Amino acid sequence: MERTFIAIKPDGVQRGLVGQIISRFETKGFTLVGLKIMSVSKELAEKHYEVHKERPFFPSLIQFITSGPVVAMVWEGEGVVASARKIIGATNPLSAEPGTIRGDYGISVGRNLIHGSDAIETAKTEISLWFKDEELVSWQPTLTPWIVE
Ligand code: D4T
Repeated sequence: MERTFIAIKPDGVQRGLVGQIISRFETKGFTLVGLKIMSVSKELAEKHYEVHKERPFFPSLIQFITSGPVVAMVWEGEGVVASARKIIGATNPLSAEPGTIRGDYGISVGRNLIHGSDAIETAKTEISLWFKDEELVSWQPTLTPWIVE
C-alpha cells in the first residue's frame, strides 16, 4: 500500500495546529501508520533538504526546521502521495488555494507549516530517513469498507 512522509514544521507545532492538520488527513480517509514529535538534528535536516543545498534559502531553511519540535508522520492509502500534496497546497502559502493547509493557515514561504513527499520514490527515501521500520504500525481500520469500495 502506498505511503507518504508528512512533517508538521516548527511553525505548525508552535501555532497549535497539530490537531487540525492531522484531522485533514484522518477525515479524508487515510491511515496513520507512524507518528512522533522530535527535535530535528542539523544532520537530519541537511539530508532531508539535500536537493536544495545550493539554493540561497538553504541556511535559513535548515535553521528554521531545527528551531523547534517537528511532528513526523507516515500516512497510508491509495494515491496518498499526490493527494497529500493537494491537501497541503502550493509551496508559497500566498498562492495556495483556500481549503488547503497552507492556503488556510499561512502567508510566508519560509513558514509554510508542513512538508509532504513529492513522489512515491521520494516518500520511500524520506520514510526510511525519518523512521525505523519498528516505529511503523501496519493496521487495517475497521472503517475501511465505509471509505474504500
Ligand atoms: P517541502 O519540501 O517543505 O514540502 O516544500 P515543497 O516541496 O512544497 O517546496 P520545495 O521543496 O520547493 O521547498 C522546500 C522548502 O524550502 C522553503 N523555501 C522554498 C523557502 O524558504 N524559500 C523559497 O524560496 C523556496 C522555493 C519552503 C519549503
